[in-house]
Amino acid sequence: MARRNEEVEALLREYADLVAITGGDAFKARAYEKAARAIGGHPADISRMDADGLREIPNVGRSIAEKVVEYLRTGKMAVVEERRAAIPAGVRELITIPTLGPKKALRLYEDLHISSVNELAAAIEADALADLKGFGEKTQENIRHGIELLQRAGARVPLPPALDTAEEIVAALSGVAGCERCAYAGSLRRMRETVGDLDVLVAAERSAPFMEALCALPVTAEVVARGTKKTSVRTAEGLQVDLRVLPAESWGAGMQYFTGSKAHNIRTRTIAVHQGLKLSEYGLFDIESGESVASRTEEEVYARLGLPWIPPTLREDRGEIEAALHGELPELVTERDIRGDLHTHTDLTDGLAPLEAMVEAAAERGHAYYAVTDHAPNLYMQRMTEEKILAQRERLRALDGTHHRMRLLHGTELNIGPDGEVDWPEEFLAGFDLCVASLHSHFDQDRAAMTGRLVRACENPYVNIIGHPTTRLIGKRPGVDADWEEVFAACARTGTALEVNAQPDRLDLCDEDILRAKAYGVRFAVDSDAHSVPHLAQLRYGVGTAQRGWLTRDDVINTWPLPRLRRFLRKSGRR
Ligand code: DGT
Ligand code: CA
Ligand code: CA
Ligand code: ZN
Repeated sequence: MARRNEEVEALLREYADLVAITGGDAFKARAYEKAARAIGGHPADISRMDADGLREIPNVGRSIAEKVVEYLRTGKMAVVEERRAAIPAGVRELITIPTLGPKKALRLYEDLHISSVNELAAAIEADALADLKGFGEKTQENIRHGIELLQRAGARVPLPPALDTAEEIVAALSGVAGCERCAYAGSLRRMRETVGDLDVLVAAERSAPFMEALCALPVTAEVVARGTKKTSVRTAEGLQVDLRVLPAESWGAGMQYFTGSKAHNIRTRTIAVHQGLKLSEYGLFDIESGESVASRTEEEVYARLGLPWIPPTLREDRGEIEAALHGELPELVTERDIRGDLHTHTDLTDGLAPLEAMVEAAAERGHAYYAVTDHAPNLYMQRMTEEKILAQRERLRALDGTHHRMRLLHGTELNIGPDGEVDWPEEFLAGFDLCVASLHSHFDQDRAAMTGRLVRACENPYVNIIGHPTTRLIGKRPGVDADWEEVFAACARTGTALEVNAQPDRLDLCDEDILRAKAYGVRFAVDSDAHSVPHLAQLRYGVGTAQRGWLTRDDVINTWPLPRLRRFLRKSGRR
């Protein structure tokens, strides 16, 4: 999926909303809405299109095409900037409430200065809407229900913006005078695939300067609650940040408590109770004497409970306590262990950067080897041919070893057809160093057909890695239905690795599936599936997910030295 298309889709949608809220004509808002959808779903990357090219996309007229060109050139769309300045971000959030339209949202903002869903909920609670025309009993009930729906859907945030925001806040607060420690905890530290809110901790004697600093940060759009122990703010994107300041001697206990998960903490607290101890965010206390017995570091707290330090990515009560008690915690794979990326694209298909740029950037990242795996012909819109991919192979061989001695592997991302067949005959596949094979169509086959299809792909002697195995898109598309136990068994039997695709909206396989597959002895490849140079850095999300799936270096083929990897890639049955 082309990134620019997505950005422009989001921007045009926002503009449509802003037009509707500010009372612009409904026809115009709809026109932008339709253009947004067309560009988002357009198969070709718009990033290098001019206005004429854009106008060939259905529902994109001259005026919209010009605005898109403006955005592609400057990174901004002036009309959107103008309307944004007039309407707080929270008002746009209001119209995401099912049953609340733009007209009502504007009225709430103009008459009652309500500019967020929380403020609206509070206003209804306080019966502040009673005198507002058009907001009778029934309407209020509908809105209340709409807010519930919205909150149940859970405005969880994907990892990248959560990490960026957390790192920015930690950097800023670390610079405030009196800061002894600062870090983020919560689900982000555990690298959950989405994050409900950020939990930031500071160790310091006085809390006020940090609460003040947080409220004054550029990322802070709204102060939700301010206190001496805890302050909560919200960013313009609607991400809530909870800041807690605690004394330095409680740092370890605080980090342990606020890292969670709740399920993990229930286990640690129970262990404490059995030893006559009480565990809180301030420390581990002797129940009888009330004296603190451990609190300064997490290691100390776990040690006093009779446990080794447990990596945050394991703290989900999925067996880590038992493993820790038996001294059997896995030595988790880290980003430093990754020696190469085995699934990446170039502008020969839907990537944004040319081969040379991708190779250079990968070498700069310190990779020892790197595979280029552009799309195969059956993904028709990519227009791949044998000639094109062979020409790429020649260029790639010429580049091999030229950047920091990084070795290059020539691969392709095959399409697993409806019956498990893949692109190209075996003689041609034999010319690749490795093949990724992925589902790109026919997602709604029934379970038996899908299972057979995936098993057949595994049995292909040239298929080394199943790319983004379930094809789920987090919060948007569920994974395909298959008998995964059977697929995992087939992977283990045939020497086919399963991918942990690091794209933050995929993270596919997910942590729980990884755990199940690992039990079958399956190997994994943690890949960026990069379509541009910046995407190469997304590996960290894949590594986080791999850790949550308990993977060690030995489980992950792209941590292995190249000779071992090459042996794995030579599956049995190959000619
Ligand atoms: P999130 O924000 O929904 O992505 O998930 P978390 O895990 O960050 O949850 P959050 O922000 O509600 O709380 C942060 C951590 O604080 C949580 O993982 C464990 C701890 N915590 C919060 N409330 C409780 C509680 O009632 N009991 C226990 N044992 N721990 C709690
Ligand atoms: Ca949280
Ligand atoms: Ca929280
Ligand atoms: Zn790919």
